[in-house]
Amino acid sequence: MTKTLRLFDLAGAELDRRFSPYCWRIRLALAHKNLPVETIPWRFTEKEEISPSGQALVPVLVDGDQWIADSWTIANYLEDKYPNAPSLFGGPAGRSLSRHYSDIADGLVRAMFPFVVLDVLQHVAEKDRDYFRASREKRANAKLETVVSDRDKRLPDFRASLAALRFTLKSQPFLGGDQPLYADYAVFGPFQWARCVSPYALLEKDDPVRHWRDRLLDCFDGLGRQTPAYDA
Ligand SMILES: N[C@@H](CCC(=O)N[C@@H](CS)C(=O)NCC(=O)O)C(=O)O
Repeated sequence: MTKTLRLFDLAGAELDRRFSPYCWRIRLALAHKNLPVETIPWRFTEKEEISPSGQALVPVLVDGDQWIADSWTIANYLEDKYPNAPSLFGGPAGRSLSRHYSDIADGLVRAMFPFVVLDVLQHVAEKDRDYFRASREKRANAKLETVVSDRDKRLPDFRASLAALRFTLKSQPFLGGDQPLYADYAVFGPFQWARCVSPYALLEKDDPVRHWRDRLLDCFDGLGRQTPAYDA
């Protein structure tokens, strides 16, 4: 019998609002590999609880006595440790390509940040609010209210930046082809993050990217829908 893995998973004020773009990659990767997981709701300021991982960010996966941090490192760990479960990458070349998609997904987090960061603040746990505001205002070098203030003006450029993704997803259901792979889960993460915290419509209703996101929400018995979210 497979032992249950544990995953420290970022939670908002409501324990079931799981909104980390990086944790969602791993939630879906674990489901892809049919690995049962116990998710542990974690707040930004609970650094002590993940200190055995040697760093301060989630996701953190605990597999027996091993603590593994960083989504890309965890994805590789799962692929190598559980080789008989369905592959996340579709082979060695797929692993290298997935690395690129993981980096693209990180770029999407940065691109969406100035649209949703104030909405994130509305959803973080009370005890995290001061930390979240201070750390993100330092990162942005501006008040969060200022960061988002011109988002309507920037929206067309953001949508245009998704052209390559949109074009691909017009002709195939997933980045992985007929079935999703890690590349899908990585790129899905930022869209799920936005969906979990923000009523702001980053995607138009008829955008192929939105249809792809919704297909991923349906995967694994609707795993991605098991969190409060907006229909944005
Ligand atoms: N490169 C890391 C990034 C992880 C990351 O930034 N996680 C955020 C949550 S979305 C976090 O733990 N932030 C804690 C903090 O800001 O103190 C990965 O891919 O796992």
